[in-house]
Parts: sequence; C-alpha cells; structure tokens
Amino acid sequence: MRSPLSGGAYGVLTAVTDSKRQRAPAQRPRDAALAAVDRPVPSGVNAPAFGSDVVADALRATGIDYIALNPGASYRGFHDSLVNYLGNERPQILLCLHEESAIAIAHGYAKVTGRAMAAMAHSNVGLMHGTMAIFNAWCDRMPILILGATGPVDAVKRRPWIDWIHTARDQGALVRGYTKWDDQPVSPAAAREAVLRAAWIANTQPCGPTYVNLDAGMQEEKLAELPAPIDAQRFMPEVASAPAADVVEKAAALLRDAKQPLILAGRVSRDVDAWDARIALAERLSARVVTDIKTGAAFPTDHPLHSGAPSFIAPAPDALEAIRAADVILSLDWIDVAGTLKHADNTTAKIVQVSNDHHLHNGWSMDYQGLPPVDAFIACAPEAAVPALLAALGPGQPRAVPAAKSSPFKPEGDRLTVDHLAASLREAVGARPSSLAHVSLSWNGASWPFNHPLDYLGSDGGGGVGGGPGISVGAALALKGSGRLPIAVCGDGDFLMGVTALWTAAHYKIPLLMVIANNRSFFNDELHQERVARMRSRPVENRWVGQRISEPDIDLAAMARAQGTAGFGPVTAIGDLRATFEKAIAAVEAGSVAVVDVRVEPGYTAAMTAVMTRKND
Ligand SMILES: Cc1ncc(C[n+]2csc(CCOP(=O)(O)OP(=O)(O)O)c2C)c(N)n1
Ligand SMILES: [Mg+2]
Repeated sequence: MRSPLSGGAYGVLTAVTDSKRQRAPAQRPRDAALAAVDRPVPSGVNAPAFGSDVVADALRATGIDYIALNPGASYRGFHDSLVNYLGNERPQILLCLHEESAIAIAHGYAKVTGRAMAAMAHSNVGLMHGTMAIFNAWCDRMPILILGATGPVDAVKRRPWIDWIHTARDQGALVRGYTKWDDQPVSPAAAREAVLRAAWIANTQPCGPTYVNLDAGMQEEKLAELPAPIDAQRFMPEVASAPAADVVEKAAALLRDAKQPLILAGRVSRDVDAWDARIALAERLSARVVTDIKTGAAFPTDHPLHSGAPSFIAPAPDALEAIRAADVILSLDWIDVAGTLKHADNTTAKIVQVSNDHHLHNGWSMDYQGLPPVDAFIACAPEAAVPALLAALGPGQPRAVPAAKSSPFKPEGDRLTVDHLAASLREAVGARPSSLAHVSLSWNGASWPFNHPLDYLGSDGGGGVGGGPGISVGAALALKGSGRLPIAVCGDGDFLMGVTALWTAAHYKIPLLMVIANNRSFFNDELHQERVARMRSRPVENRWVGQRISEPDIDLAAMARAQGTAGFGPVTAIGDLRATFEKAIAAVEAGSVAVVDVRVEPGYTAAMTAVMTRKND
C-alpha cells in the first residue's frame, strides 16, 4: 500500500518552510542526543493499515518534530501509530507527567520558533488537565497543534464503563473559547484534512492553539482502502497579510507631524530583521519606545530611546511619563492599549494601532482587553507594518531627543532580594548569550537588559500560575544546540505547581537553568489581601494568612533532584549566590538541568507594589 500522503510515509518533511520567524532553532538538524532517547525496536511496519496511521502520516507532513503527551487508552491506536508505524521519530514523543506540562512545553517551544509543536491529551480528563496551559498559550497568541481523543463515538464499540465515562458529546466545547479552531473528524481522510487545517490555522497569524479530537473508533478502524494521496504542503499555504497603502499613508502622516511620537512595542516576532526594522523606525521618528514584560523582548532596553523598565501590571513611572507626554502613539500589537491609556490618565494622543488580533476576539474570553480609541488602524502583523511605515516616511532628519533617563541597576539593602538574585545571576552568566525563558512575578524589569529578540521570551500569557516550568522546558528544547543558555526564573508557587515538567527535560536531555525566586509565599496575593485590608481599615499584618508556604519549608532543590536534575540550595546569603550560579551553569553546560533554590525576601518593585496596594483602586 502507498502512503496517503505523496512522498511516502517518510516523505513529506518540509511542509513547513520559509518564514523568517522560524529561521533559527526549528530548522537546525534534529538533536542527536534527544533523538536517541526512547528508541523502539523496529516494527517492520511501513504501510498504513489503520485509521490512526493516516493521521500519523498527516502529523508528520506538518513538519512538526515533537509531540508532548501524557498517554491514555482513548488514543492507544494513534500512540501505536506514532511508535510502531512512524518509529517514534518526526514527530518524537516527549512523555510528560501532566497534560498541563505537555501543553506548556509546546507553548514554550513556539515562543522561540514561532511555530506549532504538537501536544496530546487523553479524552475529557486529560484535556481538563491541559486547559489552563491551553488558555495561557491562547492569551500569548502562540501556536500549538493539540490532539485529543474520545472513547468510540459509536456507542456500540464502547467498552463498558471506562469508554463511557471518557466519552463526551462535544469535547471540544471544553476549549472552544480559547482555541482558534477545533474538530472531531469522522473518517481517516477527514482526520488527515483536520490535522493539516489545524496546523495551518495555528501557525497563521494571529497564532493560537487548535484542537483535533480523534475518535477512538476511527483510529482503530482497519483501512479498507487508503484515502487518495494528497500534496500536504498545498493545504497549508503561507499566509501573508499586507497593510493597506492608504492607511499606512495616513499613519505615516500622523507620525511625521508628531512632536513627541511614542511606540508601544508589544507582540512582535523573534526575528532579527524585524527587530532591526523597529530600531530603524524609532530612530527615524525619534520616538520614545516602551516595552512590556508580558511580551518577549521587542526593543533594546538600553537604547537611548527606550523609556522605563519593562513591567507587568502597569507601565513603569518613566514609561508612564513618556506616554503622557506623547502626542502620537504607535501601538505595535501592544497587549492592552486601552488599559495603558487609562494608566496614563487617558491621554488625548492620537493612536495608530497595528494589529490583526481582532480576528481572534470571541464572546467567551475577555483577554482582548478594553476597546481603545484609534485614529489609524493598520490591520496586519507589526512585521509587515514597520517596513511599510518606514518606506512611507522616507528619509528624514532625526530630531534631538534627550536620552531616556537611565540609572544603572544596583540592588539595595543587605537582605537577599530578587534584585540580588538577578545581579549575581548576570555576573555568573557573564558574556554568554542567554535567553530568559520565564521570569517570576517579583522580577524587576530593570535588572536585566535585552539586546536581542531571543534575550527574553515573555510571560505565560494567561496569568495561569504553574505554567513557568513547562514553558521554560519547551523554550529550552527549541534553544537546544543554539549556543544560548536557557534560563528560567520561577516563583516558588509557580515552580511547585509545574515542577514535574523538569522530569521531561531531564529524561530527554534538554539543558536548562532554573532559578527559583523563593519567597515562600503566594506573595502576589499577600499584596491583594493588604489592599483589601487597607480599603476596609483592617489589620494589614494578617495579609500572609493563607498565603505563606512555610512551616514546613519545602525543599525545592530536593524536589528538583527527584526529577533527575541537579539541585542547589537553598541559597540564603547574598555572598553565596554567584558561586552557586556558576556551579549550576557548569552543570547546564555539561548537559544537565540545574535548579537553584534562592530564598528571597518577599517583595515586588516599588512601582508594582504601589499599583497593587493603592487604597482606592
Ligand atoms: C492557576 C492559578 N492559581 C492561582 C492564581 C492566583 N495567583 C496569582 S499570582 C499567585 C502567586 C504566585 O506565587 P509565586 O509564583 O510564588 O510568585 P510570588 O507572587 O510569590 O512572587 C497566585 C496564587 C493564578 N493566577 N493562577
Ligand atoms: Mg512566591
């Protein structure tokens, strides 16, 4: 029998090509050490014979290298196809201890490559475990091809009890509010089409997760005949969105006439040319630039035009000042324009919005944020708009703009804080290229400069605590072999919820340095309780009750070691930080995962604390 995809069962491997977004890690040859893990004995099977073989061929045709999963009988047919038909390569299975980490790993991988990896969750229960991570990826606009399965849709084929509890009428409904598309195909040919469509839609901007639910009956069906061969690549065309010329002209005119233009650099790609184009645009306009810690590095933070440290909840004071002073604001797919204007006391600046995010807005999730006033709307991705704006503006004389205020970062006090952690970590990292895959809520954006789009990969997207470890492992997977040191800084709460993702990194030999900013608390919520106490004139001293994670203190390094990683700490003295980080980095450079537990004083930056504890907000 011939494969149902042209090129043979092992043929169509380059379906996803081109696009600068994926240029770096995704196109490196597959990692030999990782590929050598979990090799099955050869099965001698090279012809598709079951429904799930057709689906496996389709998945391979998408060009996806890995599928992170937690197993389950609802997809035992497909699992067999991955192992015994495809030989556990292209895609290779990455076993995860929880569906939440399977999805988060795919999320982190997309943060680096801009392209979807696959993840799989068993029936309704596995999908329920994965939902928070799917929501995080959705809010972060990251592509993931999620496969799921259901007990036989045909009730006659169901095994008693278990197949009945694991069959739901409309399983996709669990995730429909925060996926771009979902399907439950009935036949192998329809499933092949669904997989190709899911990969295509996930990877088309604005990106996001898609979900295909594979009926167990369809997977296990013996093929009477194969679906007719197709050329998979033709079903996943590259989609380019171009800005309309008249709107670009209108925006360029607004920006050209601006006395104090400002760029809010938001959801942008990891592409180096696009990074350079943003710098060129800011310099052409002499525009101040503000960036956000919710999104990956978008502009060099030590550029004289960059204002204020990237921050989480509200723009940093210098950034706010620049926003208030601006007369024209260019948003490059900034996550929350309306909220940012609100923070800036509703400035009356003219707004140019570059975004195609509205294509994803739906009735279920409000992650689209407030509706901002807009004077020129360029409906495309920033990567297409910035060069168009540069061309429309033409050459010009840069105006003299005073360099943004910058005071060198220096941790204060003699008690170990997250600032000391950051400063010592930077010293230990030295001149090595590194990528911050994740930062804790307590992170101070001023503590770490970004000078390359891969220097920082952004936050979890949906504010779902527990995503940090998995996202970091996925990013480290994508960065493996790139020469960049993957570093993640996780809160202790975040770490504790997602720690088992580290086992996957250890098992598949994915080096990663994880540092825990361990304030022994769900500290964010201590600040919320403080605020409520202030509003109600009740004792703020009680803010810690129901928040602190101590008595007993948890040995986080031991938890990490239990996953097969190197574990250091707890580090309690500032003077021990650097040497410990150096040891941990040496372990990572020798191929390990290393985790350092650092006991930090509870506390956020002054600006974040002020925003969170304001009495009347
Ligand atoms: C799944 C989930 N549960 C609860 C919360 C509420 N929450 C927001 S931040 C936070 C504390 C996180 O603790 P940690 O990672 O240690 O960071 P810290 O606040 O201590 O800096 C919690 C519980 C959430 N956002 N997501
Ligand atoms: Mg904490």
